[in-house]
Amino acid sequence: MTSRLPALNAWVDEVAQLTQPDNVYWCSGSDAEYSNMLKAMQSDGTLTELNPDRYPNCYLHLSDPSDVARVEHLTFVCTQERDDAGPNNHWMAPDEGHARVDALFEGAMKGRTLYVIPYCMGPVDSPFARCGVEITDSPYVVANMKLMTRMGDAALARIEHEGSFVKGLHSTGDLDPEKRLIMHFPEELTIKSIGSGYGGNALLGKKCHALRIASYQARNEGWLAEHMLIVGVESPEGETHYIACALPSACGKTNLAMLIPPESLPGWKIWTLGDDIAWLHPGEDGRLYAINPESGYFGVVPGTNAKTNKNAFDMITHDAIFTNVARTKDNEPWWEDKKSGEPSIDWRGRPYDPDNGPAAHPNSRFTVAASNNPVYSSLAEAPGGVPITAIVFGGRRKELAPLVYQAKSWQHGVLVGAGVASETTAANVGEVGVVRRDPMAMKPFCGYNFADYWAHWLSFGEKSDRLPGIFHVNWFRQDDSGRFLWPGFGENLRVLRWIIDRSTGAVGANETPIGFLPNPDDLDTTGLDIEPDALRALTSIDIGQWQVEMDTIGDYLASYGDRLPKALETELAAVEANLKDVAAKAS
Ligand code: OXD
Ligand code: MN
Repeated sequence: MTSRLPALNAWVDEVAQLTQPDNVYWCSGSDAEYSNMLKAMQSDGTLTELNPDRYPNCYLHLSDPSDVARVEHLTFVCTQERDDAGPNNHWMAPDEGHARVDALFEGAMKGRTLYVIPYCMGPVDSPFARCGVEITDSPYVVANMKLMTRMGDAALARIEHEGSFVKGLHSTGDLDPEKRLIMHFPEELTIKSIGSGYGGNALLGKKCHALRIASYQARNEGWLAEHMLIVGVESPEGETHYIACALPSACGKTNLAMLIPPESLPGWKIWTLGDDIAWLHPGEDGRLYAINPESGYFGVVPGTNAKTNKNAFDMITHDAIFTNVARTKDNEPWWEDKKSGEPSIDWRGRPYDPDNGPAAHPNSRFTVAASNNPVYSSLAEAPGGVPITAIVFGGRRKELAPLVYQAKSWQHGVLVGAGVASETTAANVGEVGVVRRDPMAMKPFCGYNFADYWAHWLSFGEKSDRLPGIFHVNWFRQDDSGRFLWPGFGENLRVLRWIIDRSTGAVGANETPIGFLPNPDDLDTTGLDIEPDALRALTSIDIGQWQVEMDTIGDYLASYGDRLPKALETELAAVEANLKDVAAKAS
């Protein structure tokens, strides 16, 4: 097969010449094709069927042990000008980038099939959707792309009609970490990734296209591509507000997106639109409208149980691909904190031995279609998206950051987002638990200079006075003995309610230099077992610690040099002056 688009056929030919596959296969996206991919992987031993009675249509893939997470140190943004990629990205000149990566692609698909995957990020009939074509030699990628994106014939028809698409070339190569590169060429709308089969490195529609390339497209076209879940919160009166929330990788976005309201808050309902990525477009009414470009989830497995996230726990009992979990002796998937069963074989295929570490890899994942989710919102398919009431930033911070606070304005909210910091997690190769700046939870994903990105964010405030309020949350505050102060999970609905009430003007707040905090009584704590001291700690700030934090944020922002928008410096100076005033009054 070929397409009706000469540019696409020519690119497939050019790639086939370089990589020399045995066959070329154009994906249609059919269910039969999906099962053929699963069969092919079962025959070559890269996929195992799990217990078909307890986990129907569920499969397990074990990665090469060196290939279990994103690799930020091997991820590059290749722009003509180094400063356009910014200090937030690893940079290589495009010519050098192509030369380095093409050398690795030479003959890489010998003995393999080259799969052509046309895909559409966003509902196929949405003006906000953007298309791409991924070429890969991995049936695992084809199967995962089927669950995660709208791929195949319908996407190809749109691509042929539009005549343009993002080019994504992927090969697992020989999985040698020394020959692994994840390259982005935003000016050419091109991605080249070799040497890894891991989700964020290999499912190119996700981080590479829908965040790095799309963030670049979004700046040129006047919208935002963000690392945000989208959730609908329906009140007992039937009113639904949509919230977009940016949290760093492996900080609970999937759990928040499909939260189960606690029994003590009857009548509340949650609807999931997306769990990882939001594309936000200004509407004619001045509000922001969000679509989720994906149509499936690639979620972290460990910690998922009937208590933390029953929706997710149920959703992954059928039609799922598991990657790097352990197995029980009955061939059921197993992971830490599953709260049932015992591991028998670990994620590396060895008999389980606690001396070898966790049975499931801490970044083990499930892939499922969004339709598996019992609370999937039908509006996730709406071409025009949903109006956003509030934008929420957050990080994983043991100390300092209160449970929730609201920025004083859009411009101040951009500073709050730019100042986000979080402890690192297993979603990226490297040390875990180290606090690092992760502005807007986009540190690994912004495809251009953060200074220009913040200027782009600020520009929305100049065009509309109907933008969502901006908030910051921290579910991860601990006391001196390392105990979490806030129960999290379903109880986070109490915080979402305060956010909605602030956005509609229904509740007051305690104004502090860093923003508006809830008065302890403003949070509905009916049925919640929390000590008054913990609630007080969660809803107050330490002025001295925040002075140090603002200094650190100031130093970080200054590292962006002259390109840093002046408005951000002004916002920072205002917060610093307020902190100083309060400190002076207290002394
Ligand atoms: C993810 C990530 O997989 O952020 O979503 O790493
Ligand atoms: Mn993510």
